[in-house]
Amino acid sequence: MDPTIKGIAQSDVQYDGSSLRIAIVHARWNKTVIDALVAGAVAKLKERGVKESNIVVETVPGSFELPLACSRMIAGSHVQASSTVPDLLGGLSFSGSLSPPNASRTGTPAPGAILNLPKQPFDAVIAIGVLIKGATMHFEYICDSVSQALMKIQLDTGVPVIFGVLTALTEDQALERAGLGRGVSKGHNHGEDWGLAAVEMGSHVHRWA
Ligand code: DLZ
Repeated sequence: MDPTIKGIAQSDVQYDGSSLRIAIVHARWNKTVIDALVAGAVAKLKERGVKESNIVVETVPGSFELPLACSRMIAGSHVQASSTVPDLLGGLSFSGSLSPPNASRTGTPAPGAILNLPKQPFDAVIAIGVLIKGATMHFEYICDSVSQALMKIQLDTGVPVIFGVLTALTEDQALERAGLGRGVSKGHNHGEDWGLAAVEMGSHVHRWA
C-alpha cells in the first residue's frame, strides 16, 4: 500500500489550454531550482495545448517582487484588451473587457491589420519563487507577505494566481520539490502541478463567470 495519502488527485477532466493565455512570473533567487520549476510548468502548459506564443515569461529579482509583477501584468493585459481598437481593414472596432474570439487574435493577420491589436488578457498567472530559510527572520516575513499578497491579487482581480512559491527549510527540501533531489529519490517537480493548475483554473473562471 502507498505509504502516504498526501497529495493531489488527478482530475477526471482533461482541461484544454488551447485558447488560454498564461503568464509565468519567476524570481531569480535560487535559480537552479527555479529553472527546473519553470521548465516543469511550461512543459505541462504545452502538454495541455497552450500555444507557445500564449505563454509569457517574466522575471523579477526575488520572491518579494512577485506580487507587484503579477498585479501589473494582470492589470496591463486587461487594459490592453479592453481598449477600443479600430480594425484597420473593416472599420470595425473592438471594445469591452470581453476577449475577442481566439481565432482573430492568433490567426494570420491581413497585411497592416495588426497594429494595436489588443492582447488577450491573461487567463491565469503562475508566480514562481524559491525561498530557503536562512539565519534571520527574512524568510518568515517574505513567505507571509508574498503568500498573502498573491492570494489578495487573485481575489481582487478574479484572475487565478497559482502559488508557485516553495517555502523550504533546507536546500534539499527545495531540490526535491523541483525533481532535483540528491537522494535516492529525485522527488517531484511541483512546477508541473502548477502548469496543470493554471490550465484548470484558467478554464474554470470562464465557466464560472
Ligand atoms: C533577500 C532574500 C533572501 C535572504 N532570500 C531569498 C530567497 O530565499 N528567495 C527569494 O526569492 N528571495 C530572497 N531574497 C530576496 C527578496 O525576495 C527581495 O528580492 C529583496 O529583499 C529585494 O526586495
